[in-house]
Amino acid sequence: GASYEHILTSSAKPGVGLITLNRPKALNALCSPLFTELNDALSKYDADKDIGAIVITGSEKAFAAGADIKEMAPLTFSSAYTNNFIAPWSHLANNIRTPTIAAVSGYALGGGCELALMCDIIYCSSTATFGQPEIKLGVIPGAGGSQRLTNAVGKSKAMELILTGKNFSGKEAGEWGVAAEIAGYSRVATVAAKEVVNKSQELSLREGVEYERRLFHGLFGSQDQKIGMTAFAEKKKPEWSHE
Ligand code: CO8
Repeated sequence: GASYEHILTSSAKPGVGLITLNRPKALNALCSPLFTELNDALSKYDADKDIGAIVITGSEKAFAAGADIKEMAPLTFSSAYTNNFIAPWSHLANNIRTPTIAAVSGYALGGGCELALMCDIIYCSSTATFGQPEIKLGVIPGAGGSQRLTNAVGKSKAMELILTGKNFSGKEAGEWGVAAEIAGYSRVATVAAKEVVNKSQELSLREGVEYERRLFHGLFGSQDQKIGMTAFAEKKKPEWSHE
């Protein structure tokens, strides 16, 4: 892949873009230059028609131990506010249309936990340790943790985790097969599926169901709808055109 300083990129399996956070001396702490590289790599994979799923991972010890505390320590309110500190992190959640998977081992703390939560799916090893420890640093989550963790685990549990800063373990999983499986389906359908599931977080049930129906109608304009349904009727495996 392209040469970056703080991340590695490779296409591990056909159709799967793998991004490995690679700042081992700081347990993959998410400094601004790392995020610039991450956003660049995400945009490139998202624009690549051969990539059907993107996996973000770290090392065995740390997915990411948070935003870079040493970089943040001298920040002032006015510079954080004026420069909209942390805002570029939203690129993954707001603009990337390809399905994304966080593969987490070791620490996923603070911004690391928030980065995982921005992905569509989180898979973790038995050592995965999540937490929003910002309260211990005299601040609060700043990259969506208070919203996405609450959506993921419910208000009561999220309140407890954010107010105490205590770590929690990830479920045992590590099923890497999912990325390749997603990548094996029609890109038109996976992009649409991601879009409608995300709409459930913002629209009322009625609006969401209508939105889903419209996109569903739209898929009858794709070649892959014909390919998928004809293959079923002919008892064959579909060969997706991604059109
Ligand atoms: N930032 C900068 N450096 C870090 C970070 C970090 N988040 N985490 C670890 N490092 C560095 C350490 O300073 C150390 O560097 P050095 O060798 O130069 O001393 C190196 O990585 C190794 O770390 P440790 O020696 O501490 O390793 P341990 O195995 O003993 O401990 C821990 C691992 C428990 C993960 C520990 O490193 C730790 O507690 N790290 C901080 C975790 C944390 O608090 N994360 C949340 C950060 S805040 C955040 O993410 C907020 C996001 C949005 C904020 C918006 C604000 C406006």
